[in-house]
Amino acid sequence: MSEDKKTNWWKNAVIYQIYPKSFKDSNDDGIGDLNGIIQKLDYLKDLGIDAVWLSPVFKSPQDDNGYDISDYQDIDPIFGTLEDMEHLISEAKKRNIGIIMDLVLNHSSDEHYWFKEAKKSKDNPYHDYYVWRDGKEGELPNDMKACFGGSAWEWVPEIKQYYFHQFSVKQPDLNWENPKVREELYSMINWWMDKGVEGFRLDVIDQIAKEPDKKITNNGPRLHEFIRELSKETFQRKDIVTVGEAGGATINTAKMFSNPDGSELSMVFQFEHIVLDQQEGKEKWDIAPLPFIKLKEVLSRWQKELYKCGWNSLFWDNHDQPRIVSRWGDDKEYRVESAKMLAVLLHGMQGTPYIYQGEELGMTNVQYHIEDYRDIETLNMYKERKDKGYSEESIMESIYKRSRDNARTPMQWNNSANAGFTEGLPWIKVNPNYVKINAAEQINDPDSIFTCYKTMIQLRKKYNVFIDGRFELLLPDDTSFFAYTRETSNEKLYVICNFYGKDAVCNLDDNLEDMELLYGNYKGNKKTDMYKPYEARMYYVKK
Ligand code: TEU
Ligand code: CA
Repeated sequence: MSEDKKTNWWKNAVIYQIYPKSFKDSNDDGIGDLNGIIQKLDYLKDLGIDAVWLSPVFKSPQDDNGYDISDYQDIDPIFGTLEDMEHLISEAKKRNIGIIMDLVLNHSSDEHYWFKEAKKSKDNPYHDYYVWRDGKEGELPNDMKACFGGSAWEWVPEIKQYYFHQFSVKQPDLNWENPKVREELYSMINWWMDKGVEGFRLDVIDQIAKEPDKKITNNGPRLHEFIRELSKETFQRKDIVTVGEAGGATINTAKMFSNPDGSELSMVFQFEHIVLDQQEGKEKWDIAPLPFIKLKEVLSRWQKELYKCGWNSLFWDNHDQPRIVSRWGDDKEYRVESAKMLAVLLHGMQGTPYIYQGEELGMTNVQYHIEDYRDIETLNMYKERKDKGYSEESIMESIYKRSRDNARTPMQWNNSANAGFTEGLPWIKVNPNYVKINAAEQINDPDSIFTCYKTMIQLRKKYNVFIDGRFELLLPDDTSFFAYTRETSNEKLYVICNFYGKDAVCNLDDNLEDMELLYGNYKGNKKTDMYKPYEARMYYVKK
């Protein structure tokens, strides 16, 4: 980070997520890699981000694209070597960009040395690194299900036991009850910290303290005890950023996770807003319209409740989510306007914003034939629902809207073949709209989505109200506008977004006429109450 790095630098930071497989291929084998990322550091510098979160690049059989790690202290050859990683860290540092690695501590790959040993016999020293239950073949310990379909228990005939896996069969859960496991993980983390890594994203961290006999996955009784120990033994040695993925986080647990005393993590990813458009109690594939009033209520509750007693992460997209412009914007007629509106809406809030690769270009969802999908979750669901008798049409409709591959198509750099991502055969098809939607088109265009993101980052650095201002929701029941203020003792910011594709009148009591228009996604429209489709404005006043 910057030379005069001060504590909690991450409160002022904007973080960019890279999905390495799909970012930039440097050797034309069709797979993005570390050298490809190095080639694009200047692009990221130009955007203005402070740190890059890399989805996992550790050695892995790639059953779940690297979230199945077989060696935590080596780089997968598809991405490069350990030396390339060190090179990336130092090249990024030269540009004041920190590297954040993605730690998968809940489970390893079944091809990890620990697991290969563990399944040899019950008295192998590594056996207790994983979660085992006695049983008989065909008589499962209980009916728990894995996130990617099927039972959470897998039979190992050689030792007549089942092992527990919350994700795929190739992702056996690590046993955090075993202090040796914890020590191994801490020393591995310290090793990476000594290499100059500036932070970590912690995959499904709220699932590490599972208790399968009680069917507990998230938020197990020992969770915060484990996290405090982890933090003390590793992260607290340096001023790094940590963000835990916590699908089961509530406001109260988030206050613990992101306690300003630094005893746990910097912040968590919570998912309350991002699951609003699915049918209650059903799967992510069972889609429902977005309840807009509820979205405002949820986001503003997180803003208000964590004020001064925690810290929010701000995100619309990541490698598990469909593209936000296709999801809650309009990826056709108003793609540019709606992508900018969503950027303004998010970046005006309090917290650390995350930009997922391609979001800054307004990249969209895709619609492929089933053979062109690669994601294990998507492919398992396709089979499962086919067997259950769902129609092909309804399954594909869910995939178009929700598949994780929507986010994983190659980054669209320019309009040459394969979007400039590779000169080989890409591991997953490129979105055909790259001819129109690509970085080269946007970086020098003052009206592009890219420039809007760049401006948001600059504004956050210029005005302290973006970092410290207290959040207040305006017009909570209005069905067109998402509007709010941020306020400190000497500054006030208004963020007013027309969330839909029709003209609307904004009836605010406050008079904004004399305020400075910091940003607007339409030209020359500042003095009116009339908002065009997806129009977004930021007004600012010094008190
Ligand atoms: O995701 C956690 C998780 O809960 C996912 O199952 C999520 O609900 C799903 O992807 C939504 O479609 C993390 C990683 O982000 C994901 O990529 C991994 O597959 C998963 O953990 C297992 O490591
Ligand atoms: Ca490559």
